[in-house]
Amino acid sequence: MKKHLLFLGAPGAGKGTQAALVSKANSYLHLSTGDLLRKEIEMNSTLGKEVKDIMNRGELVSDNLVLEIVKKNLDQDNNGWILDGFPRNLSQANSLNEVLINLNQPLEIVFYLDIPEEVLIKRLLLRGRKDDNEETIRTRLNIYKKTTEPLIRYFDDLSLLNYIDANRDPKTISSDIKLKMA
Ligand code: B4P
Repeated sequence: MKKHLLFLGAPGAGKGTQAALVSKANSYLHLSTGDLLRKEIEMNSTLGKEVKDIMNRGELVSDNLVLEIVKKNLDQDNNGWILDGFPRNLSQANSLNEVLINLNQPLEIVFYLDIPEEVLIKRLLLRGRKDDNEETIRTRLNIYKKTTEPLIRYFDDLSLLNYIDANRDPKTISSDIKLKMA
């Protein structure tokens, strides 16, 4: 059974939804950089104040800030972990590689949640989070295409990529992921 997982996909592809299911079923650490950053905003911490406007515009938070959060959390004892929403660009992917070499916990599988753009937009508008309005969604999708999509090739070249059709109901997707983790 794979213990070190990563979920990759456009905003709204369902990374958070699927990562939460796998985490619950296996008691793995669920490390969502988006959730961790939103918590900082809720607490009104110095970091939260720094990232609030950036996130509300749908832009990416600086690599250094995100990397600090990831390192702090991956260091904890765990049965396994799931990275959700990190890395989001090649620089973050290289930093992750160094962190994992130091921890001696290599990444075992990457699930790429693939979904048509019109479905994403509908899902995000329905969710209605603060950064789920049409303008911000457009910014997030443009950034995703430019900076995050190249990671599909990056992980495919490392023979870690597993394609998941994310335009199905959450339970079916989850069963598919479970089979591929075995
Ligand atoms: P994230 O929190 O990562 O959020 P996301 O990509 O928008 O959503 P996700 O793919 O997890 O979709 P979800 O399961 O919720 O990012 C938010 C912001 O944080 C970024 O814009 C950026 O500013 C910042 N950030 C985060 N990580 C960063 C990093 N590494 N570097 C820099 N900045 C970073 O699903 C979406 C909706 O669809 C939900 O309502 C869900 O219920 C629904 N849904 C899910 N699966 C479904 C299914 N199968 N069928 C129907 N509906 C489904």
